[in-house]
Amino acid sequence: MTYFSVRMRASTQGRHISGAERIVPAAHVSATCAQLAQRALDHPKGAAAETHLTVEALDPDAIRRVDALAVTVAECADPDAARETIHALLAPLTPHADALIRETFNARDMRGAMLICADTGARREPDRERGVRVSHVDAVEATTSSGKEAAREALVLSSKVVAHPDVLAELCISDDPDYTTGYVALAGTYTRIPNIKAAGSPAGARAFLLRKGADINAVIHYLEREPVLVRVPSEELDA
Ligand code: WAQ
Ligand code: MG
Repeated sequence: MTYFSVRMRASTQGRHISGAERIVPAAHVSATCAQLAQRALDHPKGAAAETHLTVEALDPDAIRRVDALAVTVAECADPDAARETIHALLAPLTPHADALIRETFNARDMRGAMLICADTGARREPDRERGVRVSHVDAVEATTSSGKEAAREALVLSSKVVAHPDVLAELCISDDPDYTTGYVALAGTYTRIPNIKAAGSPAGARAFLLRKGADINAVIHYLEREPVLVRVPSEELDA
């Protein structure tokens, strides 16, 4: 079967509003474009003034399949408890966990993610304002939207991200002011973190923690260009 990468990015006067990455069969391309165009108009950050859609045929032999991470929830009553939980998860991987957490909470309106070296704590993405945008990823046999869309898309994205051997972990905070559940992905597990920020907070970003000696260009090529379909068990995130 021929698959297509369908990508959407939307902005208002240069400010990133929304983006989405899908991989769908030909028969779903037009409906997917319509859905993503509408999403850019309905975004909680405001209706996007400018939306770009890109449709690109993929080489079927290049598509890799990986299993979704296992999902767990760390009950956190408030953002302070959430920070402690994040720190406990990341500290075994890097002495720079605090800096990573601080930078992720301070970033605004990036289209992509920060790349942070576990060994030095240094930022490694070529464009700090934009970050590195993960693309060419979707669930195997992705269906149309369900109520849990944000969480499901995040699970799919992070399953691609941490499947790369040079990516040790991911920290994510939604930029939707009222979406207050974030996550940490590492070692085969996606840990949901409720109350990661206060409702109404404009914080929102992603950081990928890279192994010492990682080939940065190869990691970026994988994240941006190499197509991955993620096998998501149907009951995942429905609980
Ligand atoms: N690649 C890299 N970074 C991205 C991408 C991408 N494809 N999409 C978003 N980001 C970055 C960017 O900096 C955004 O500002 C930030 O992440 C947040 O993006 O289990 O909705 O789309 O319930 O707001 C978490 C779900 C949802 C947790 C996260 O992120 C759960 C979410 P958003
Ligand atoms: Mg968002």
